[in-house]
Amino acid sequence: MAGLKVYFAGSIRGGRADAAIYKRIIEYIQKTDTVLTEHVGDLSLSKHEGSKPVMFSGTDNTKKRDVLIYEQDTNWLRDCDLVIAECTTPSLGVGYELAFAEKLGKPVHIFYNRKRTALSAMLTGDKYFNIHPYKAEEEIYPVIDSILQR
Ligand code: 6IA
Repeated sequence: MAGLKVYFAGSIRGGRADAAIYKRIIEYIQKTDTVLTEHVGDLSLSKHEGSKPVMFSGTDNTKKRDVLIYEQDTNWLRDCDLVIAECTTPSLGVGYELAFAEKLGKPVHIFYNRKRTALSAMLTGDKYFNIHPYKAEEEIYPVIDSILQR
């Protein structure tokens, strides 16, 4: 574990169309810093896998599993130094995390592809957030360098 603790947020049940971008951003951050939420870039994780019932001791514990996910993620949000989110694919969970991070006073950086998405006014209208629209993925990485003060 080195450097800053980064909470990376990206869509899971909202859809995995941008999972490969999440993975590249996570790996780029990991060159110098720690990503608490590496699983968001796991290419084998489908939006359905995240909601499939799981069997613990013979009962469907989907809800219990989700409670554990919520507790783990909100603990990581409390523990992190900053939040970086990729918001091109809309996700209720990511929107929730962004508001939660704002309440905690964590710096929040939001990236989205402006050719593909009109970001919610609840994000673009909130002056707290640092919003970074991009047209091509390669524009993301120098901004991350500056966020991480490399
Ligand atoms: O509403 P969404 O599922 O799109 O929300 C995505 C966001 O919520 C991500 O930024 C994650 O931090 C968090 N999140 C949602 N689902 C999970 C999850 N699912 N595990 C950890 N964080 C999650 C379980 C996957 C597991 C089967 C490996």
